[in-house]
Amino acid sequence: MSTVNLSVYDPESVPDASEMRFGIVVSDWNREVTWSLLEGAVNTLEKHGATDDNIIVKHVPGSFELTLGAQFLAEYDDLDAVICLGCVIQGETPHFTYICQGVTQGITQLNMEYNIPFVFGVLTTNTHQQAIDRAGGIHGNKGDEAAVTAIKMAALQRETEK
Ligand code: DLZ
Repeated sequence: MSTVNLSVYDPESVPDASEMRFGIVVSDWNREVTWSLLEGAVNTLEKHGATDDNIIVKHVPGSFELTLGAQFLAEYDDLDAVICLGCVIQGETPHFTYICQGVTQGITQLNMEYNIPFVFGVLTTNTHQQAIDRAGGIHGNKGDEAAVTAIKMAALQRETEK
């Protein structure tokens, strides 16, 4: 793949987030990657007006736990969106597939059950280098993308609320 930054976006297209409240649940498995995703997500939320007080961060052991961590956050506080950050790297066994299926289905289900967005900010890569490249490396930072999605979806939820 050529050196494309996948996280480039038009800042003008992002609504003001100063009145929004966000939860972030981050997996500590592959933390050298996921903590960079976290940094990107927080910086991007703040760039668009979110305040430190309105960004609640919680850690879980691995990506499989993101679903339940996100549900705890949604129950715990009045949030406009929850961002789920993780990194699953292909190993020698089918474990990768099961974790990816579990977290994908889990987050999808949360989106259906709650009236707020749960954003899928999970890297699923074949190699460690591919993950590094997408966590503040040559292909951008998936944490930034997740934050932009959270703001846009929270704004859409407010717009369409009766
Ligand atoms: C067990 C495991 C493995 C092998 N690989 C990863 C990974 O690449 N990324 C990740 O986020 N978590 C991994 N885990 C941990 C699982 O997500 C989970 O924490 C454990 O299976 C306990 O439920």
